[in-house]
Amino acid sequence: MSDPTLRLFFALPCPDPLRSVLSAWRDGLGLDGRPVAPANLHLTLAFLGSLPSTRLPQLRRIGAALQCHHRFELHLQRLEQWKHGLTVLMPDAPPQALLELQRDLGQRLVAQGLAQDNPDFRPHVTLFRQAAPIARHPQVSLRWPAERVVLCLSENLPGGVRYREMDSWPLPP
Ligand code: 2AM
Repeated sequence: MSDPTLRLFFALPCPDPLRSVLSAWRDGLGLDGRPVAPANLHLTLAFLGSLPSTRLPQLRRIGAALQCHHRFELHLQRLEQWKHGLTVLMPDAPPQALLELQRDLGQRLVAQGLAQDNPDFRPHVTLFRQAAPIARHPQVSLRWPAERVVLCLSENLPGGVRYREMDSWPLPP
C-alpha cells in the first residue's frame, strides 16, 4: 500500500489572546465573504502542498532547526484585497527577523526537495476568501508576538477546512 499524502504547511500561529481580538475586529468590517475560522488564523511561512507522511521526520528536524531564530513581534497595519476577494492583513514593513526565518526555512526545504523556492514571499494573515470589495480601508494596528513555529496539516472536514498542528517549536527569547 502506498503512503498517505498530507497537505502541510509551516506557519506562525495566531497567539491565543489575539485570536479573539482579531476575529472580532474582522467581523466588525461587515464584509460579505467566507471568513477564516478563528482557530485557523495564521501566517504561512512555507506551503508544502501534498507530501507523503514518510517525510514528516525530515520536516520535524527542519522545524527543530528553526529554533536558532529568536522570537519577534509583527505589527499588522495594512488591510489588502487580492484576487478572488482574498482579504489579508499585513505588516507595513515585515521585520527582518521574519524575513530571515522564512528564508532559512525555505532554503532548508528546497535543499531537501520538500518545497519550491518562494522568492516572492508576501507575509499576510488571510481573514476572508471571496469577500466583497472594501469601500473604505479601516485603520488597524495589531501587535502579534511571534513566539513559535508550527507544522500544520490542512484537513477538509464536513464542517470546513481545519488546520491541525502536527508539531510546534517555541522560538527562544
Ligand atoms: P492563503 O491563506 O494566503 O490562501 C494552508 O492552506 C495555507 O497555505 C493557507 O494559509 C494558504 O494561504 C496557503 N496556501 C494554500 N495553497 C497555497 C499555494 N498553492 N501556494 C502558496 N500558499 C498556499
